[in-house]
Amino acid sequence: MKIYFSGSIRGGRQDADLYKRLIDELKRYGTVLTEHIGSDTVDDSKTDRQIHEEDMAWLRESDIVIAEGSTPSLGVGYEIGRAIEMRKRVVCLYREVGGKAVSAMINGSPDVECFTYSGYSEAVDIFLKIFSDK
Ligand code: 6K6
Repeated sequence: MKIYFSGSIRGGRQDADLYKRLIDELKRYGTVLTEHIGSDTVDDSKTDRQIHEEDMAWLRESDIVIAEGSTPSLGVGYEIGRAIEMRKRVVCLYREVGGKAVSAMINGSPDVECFTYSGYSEAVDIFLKIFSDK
């Protein structure tokens, strides 16, 4: 199982530690193609074009996309949209941070399985459910 984990980078890195823990948990279910999302440093050695090409290749290669949507991010929204076009299974987890709900275009999409959660331990239960579902 190849997992594409999507999380905010330029949208804000306040959840980077949580992304890392979620990625480590996801490794129980398969190979996470995008481990760098949980990195505590941002790699500035690649051009934006290189990042886009590399990420689109990983997205095509993936079996499932798990997006953490609590921090609004254009890149995460873009990846969700592209993954839907590629007919991937798309799951979006989000915490209602500061009373803000996730975009209606994500929560309202019939092609995205959305889950609200309060923190790491609830995410662990959601992963168990989604990977035993299909
Ligand atoms: C990030 C972490 C370590 O190094 C970096 C360099 N930048 C990026 N590397 C790989 N993917 C990226 C990078 N910047 C954005 N992305 C992709 O867009 C990721 O797959 C994220 O899921 C998403 C985040 O978009 P923004 O709009 O929050 O940056």
